[in-house]
Amino acid sequence: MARILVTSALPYINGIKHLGNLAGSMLPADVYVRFQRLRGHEVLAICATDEHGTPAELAAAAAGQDVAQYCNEQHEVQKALGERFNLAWDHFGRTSSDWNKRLTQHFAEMLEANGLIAEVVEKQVYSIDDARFLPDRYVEGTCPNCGFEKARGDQCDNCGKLLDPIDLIEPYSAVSGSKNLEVRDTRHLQLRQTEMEGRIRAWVDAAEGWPPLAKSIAYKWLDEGLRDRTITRDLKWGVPVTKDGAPREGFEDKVFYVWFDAPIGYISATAEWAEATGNDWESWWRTDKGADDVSYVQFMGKDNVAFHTVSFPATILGSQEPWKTVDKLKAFNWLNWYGGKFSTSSKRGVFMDQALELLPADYWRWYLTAYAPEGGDAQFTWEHFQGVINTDLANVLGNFVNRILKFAASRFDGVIPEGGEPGEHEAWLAAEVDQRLKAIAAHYDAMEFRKAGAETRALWAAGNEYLTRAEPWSHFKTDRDKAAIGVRTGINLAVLSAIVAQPVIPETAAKILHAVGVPEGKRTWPADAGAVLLDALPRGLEFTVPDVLFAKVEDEQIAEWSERFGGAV
Ligand code: B3M
Ligand code: ZN
Repeated sequence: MARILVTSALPYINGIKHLGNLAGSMLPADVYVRFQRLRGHEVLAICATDEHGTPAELAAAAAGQDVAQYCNEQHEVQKALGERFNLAWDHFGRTSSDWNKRLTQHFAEMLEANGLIAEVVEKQVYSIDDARFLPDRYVEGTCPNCGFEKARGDQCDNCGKLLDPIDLIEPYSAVSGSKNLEVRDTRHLQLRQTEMEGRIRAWVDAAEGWPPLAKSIAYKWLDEGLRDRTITRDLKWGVPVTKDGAPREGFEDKVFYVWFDAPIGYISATAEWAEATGNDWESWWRTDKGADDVSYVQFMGKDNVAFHTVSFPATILGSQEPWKTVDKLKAFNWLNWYGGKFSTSSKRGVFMDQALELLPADYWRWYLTAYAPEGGDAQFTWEHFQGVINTDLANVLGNFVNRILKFAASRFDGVIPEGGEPGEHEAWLAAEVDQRLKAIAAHYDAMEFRKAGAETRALWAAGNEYLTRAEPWSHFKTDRDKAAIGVRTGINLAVLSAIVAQPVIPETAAKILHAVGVPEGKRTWPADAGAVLLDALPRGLEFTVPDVLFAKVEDEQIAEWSERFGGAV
């Protein structure tokens, strides 16, 4: 059995995440984790809130709260929402933890010891009215790349380009709106990525498990040529800058840049987990302590790829310590909202808490996974969502499971019937299902969620097709054995349908498996589909019929939700 470490990009602490955030890293990471666990692998799933930097400070200020207090509260909010969406992390940590502080300072000191840190004087935007420097998101203005008028100092939300605040056209303070800005000198630490270009390129060249999107973004950065990167900021909230374990002179009012400490959060959250559970974190992260047999898989949106394929590796490789680096990196495109983007700052789209007010988690989990923004950007519309739920979940899966269980309950007294021998319909089904099952597993292994979703739907559809062929209801009066084999196979197929559905719709799958009495230990990924079809459930076993598994989404609901959340840009 393999040991697999899975991390999702760490959601910023600045408010509840929207469905685009969920679809682009946390949810597919969870689906992958659940699949690999079903296959019997040892999986460690780690996530955390990303609590430093200007997003945290600005959001706290907007909420009128002290930033530490704000982070405490928002961490709990995000953690609880993750649980309600059934995101099965082993640990959901925080980058503001002591572990992350210690490890961040450790990495910086190792980089310095290896000659990769330079102290430099930099030009930064200073706000005279606010009496402070305005790093990153503290300054907004027009994007020099695409002309978008509300670009943030660190990155343009419209074209995705990473920016330097001093490049913005017509900049203004995000704190006060003041345009009374000037550029002042300030001392900072730079990570000398230019020194590391060769090593990073060699490492990317050697990477085998990265789907094309991740690799092409990494090469784009490398081909443009790496730049030395400032890893400190003029801010109060964050990891303090140290030298030899003591506050670094001249850096008392500065902290590390959020993108320097955040990925280190993957390691520190693992350490927090280990400390809380009596496990060993180094066997997951240190290749000299057993992590060389770990397969490390990362999930993220495409705007995070550069940080994970260039910047974070620069930190890790530059330390010259034997840390584990990523093996497979899965990146997602955007899920768009009516021609624009979901947006936290302008509250556009549906957010995780709101989604659960409308429908249970499984409805969203299915839609967002089976129609993930994978090959290109995807478009959320209420009509598309309605069509998918009503077809895939209500008509295909729900209808099949209820149809067979209801019939069996009324005609065979709620027990799995004896009698009958498998014939041509069962042989057709076994071949069909065997092929689908293999395809689903292969797609999950390749982290192709849309394809896995399509095959899963096809397997469910084979259930309805089988019932149409076997017609146990028409044989019931004339040939009870023939009806019995149809019913037995049908119910076993419902079991199989639920087993393969577990990664995506765990609550509904558990409902089905519970109704037909499949014990926890027998819900693992089947090695042999044919055997499951014939013998998943013992003859004579009692079962119950679950309530309607999926309610159809009605036109009135769609009208109401479109009205509530807006549609047009
Ligand atoms: N918080 C950005 C984002 O949510 C950032 C990811 C950090 S991963 C270490 O898009
Ligand atoms: Zn732009």
